Amino acid sequence: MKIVLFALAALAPLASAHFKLNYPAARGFVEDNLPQFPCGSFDTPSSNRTVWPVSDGSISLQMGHISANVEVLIGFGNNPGSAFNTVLRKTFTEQGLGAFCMTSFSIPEGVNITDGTNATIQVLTNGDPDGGLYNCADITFSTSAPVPDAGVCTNGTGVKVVAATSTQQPNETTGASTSTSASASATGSKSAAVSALNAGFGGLAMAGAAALAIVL
Ligand SMILES: [Cu+2]
Repeated sequence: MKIVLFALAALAPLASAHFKLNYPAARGFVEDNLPQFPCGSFDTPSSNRTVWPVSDGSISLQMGHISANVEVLIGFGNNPGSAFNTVLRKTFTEQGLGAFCMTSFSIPEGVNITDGTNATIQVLTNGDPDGGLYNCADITFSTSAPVPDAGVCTNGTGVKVVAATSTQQPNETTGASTSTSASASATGSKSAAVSALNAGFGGLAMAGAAALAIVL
């Protein structure tokens, strides 16, 4: 029985390794709640906003999957709710574990940003093996935003960006959707993705226990 418990414990880090939004500061972080749209269970804006540049902004993540599809969205205003309707960076694939720094963010043409405009950034990745995971950060735009300290936005060894393997958003699992409404599709496909994720891990753990039980 000891061996079975050890095997299950070994699987646990795999299931819980997701991603973390470090800069700008996330509203909060509860790893098990990351699948909860739109902000990983943190539904209300933080009172402590990061002052973020109007141009050439950066976003720092900590990556817990060997590979992840990543998309960055933004909702404008003091409390966008779930209306993350503007794409800041379209879906791409990141590879490697650890620190991951995204740079050169600029606001899309036609969006009117001034000093003091509030907004919320939503970072969306896929799960294990797929399904949406969400982290949000509340910001205030400023043309005089400080450059983040050295070491805040870095890349771990072997961390790299490759072209997206799919045109789907990270939380979509099936179909060839070309939806431009991130929030709508995110809501619709999330629960199916999460149950697929849970089924996958449950199955894996049971298979492992069964195999060991036969050995014992
Ligand atoms: Cu994970």
